Amino acid sequence: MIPCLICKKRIKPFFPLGSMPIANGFLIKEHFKNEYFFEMEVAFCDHCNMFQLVNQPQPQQMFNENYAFFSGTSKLMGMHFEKFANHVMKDYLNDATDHFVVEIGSNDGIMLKHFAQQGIRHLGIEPSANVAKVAMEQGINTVVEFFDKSLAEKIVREHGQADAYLAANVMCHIPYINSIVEGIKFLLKPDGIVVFEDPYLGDVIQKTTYDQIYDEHTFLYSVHSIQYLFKQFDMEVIDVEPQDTHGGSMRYVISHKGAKPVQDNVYKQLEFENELRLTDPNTYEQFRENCNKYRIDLMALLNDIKSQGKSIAGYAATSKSTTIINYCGITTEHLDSIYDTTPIKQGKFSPGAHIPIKPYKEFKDNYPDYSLLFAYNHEKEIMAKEQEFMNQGGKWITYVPEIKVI
Ligand code: JHZ
Ligand code: SAH
Ligand code: ZN
Repeated sequence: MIPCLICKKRIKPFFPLGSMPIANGFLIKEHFKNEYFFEMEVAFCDHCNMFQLVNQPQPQQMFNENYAFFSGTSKLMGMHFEKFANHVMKDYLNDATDHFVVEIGSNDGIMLKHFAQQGIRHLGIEPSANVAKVAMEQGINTVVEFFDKSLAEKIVREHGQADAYLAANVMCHIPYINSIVEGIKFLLKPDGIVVFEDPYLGDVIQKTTYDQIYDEHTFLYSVHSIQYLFKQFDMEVIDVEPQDTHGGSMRYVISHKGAKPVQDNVYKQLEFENELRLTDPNTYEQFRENCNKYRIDLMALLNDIKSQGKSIAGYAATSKSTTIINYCGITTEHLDSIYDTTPIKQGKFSPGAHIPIKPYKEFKDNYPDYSLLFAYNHEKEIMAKEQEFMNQGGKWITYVPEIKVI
């Protein structure tokens, strides 16, 4: 039994996924023998409803100058963040005053650049120096630091309070999230707004996307758990909006308590979560069983294809693939290589199973019989780009929401 990261109640891990490497720890051969592993397990707290990892590497082991995820690799995500920025500007920053916007986990500036282009005062907080550099080179104000309460105080001293605090796919990455929310409370103007989005627990449960569980994802949030988290600091969820990015995400809009009206969407989503039984510990026991079945079925399919002497390659070396590969037991016997667009991953090996990562441009010179799509969230973008693979008789294997050969 260990204390819940949010409410400190004793919680019990219910799902051990085994020994896991750093999800974005793509490595060279010389580093195989010193590769870092940790026992990955998750727990659900039936008091505050938070789904969480019970054990995790230190933030600096994951987010540093060699961080391998560059947000700008997906064109569709680029469009998504342009819309996100426009929505904030239009609906929350529409008066004439001098606004100040803070984004944490701003990465290569994929969202903040739209504020910069409009001449809006902004600050990105991004601890991974290599991705931050891409933003800074475009003139986006960025500090290479981890956001926390003391940084929030420093920002207020130097820039004043913020009109908007934004975050995408990072709030669920921070184990000391209570102190982050304390920092937000301090940073935000009395009528300021918090808008952030993260992979949604409801989608994970409905689609059995257990690959959203990996070292970086300390939490998988729901409206119930976010409501509890912010309520502790006298803040409230005033709106929520489901997103279809990253296999199903949720956008949360939050203000100081009583500052703005609470929209019906919040109550509707809470009701939906009750219907899904997201607050019932039994749901998670069932989830674990479903994951186990997915693993057995996926491995049966891959083994069957290999027994016919056919080749399989992975497509897109996502963070999520580290969980699929290491939890299911996929090895170089199954996948010859994984094709990917990210230069920093190419020429290296996948975490744990050490499958070679190759430039996606080489895919067409080496079409395999089957390609296992690790980036199902980018399915449309990838299928459009790789039409020729199918024209030549290639088949895709996907596993969300079910295991399928296309
Ligand atoms: P993608 C990361 O997850 C990590 P990942 C992080 N923890 C998170 O929460 C989300 O992002 C936001 C490749 N690719 O976006 C490039 C192609 O090869 O699903 C990248 O290596 N061809 C912060 O890693 C990988 O996919 C393509 O056409 O699971 C990105 O995977 C496209 C579009 C992508 O994120
Ligand atoms: N917002 C982008 C990037 C998500 S990747 C997108 O949605 O595509 C998550 C980013 O959060 C990484 O670049 C990582 O370095 C950063 N990060 C992790 N912990 C952080 C913290 N405490 N404060 C600010 N950024 C953090
Ligand atoms: Zn709790």
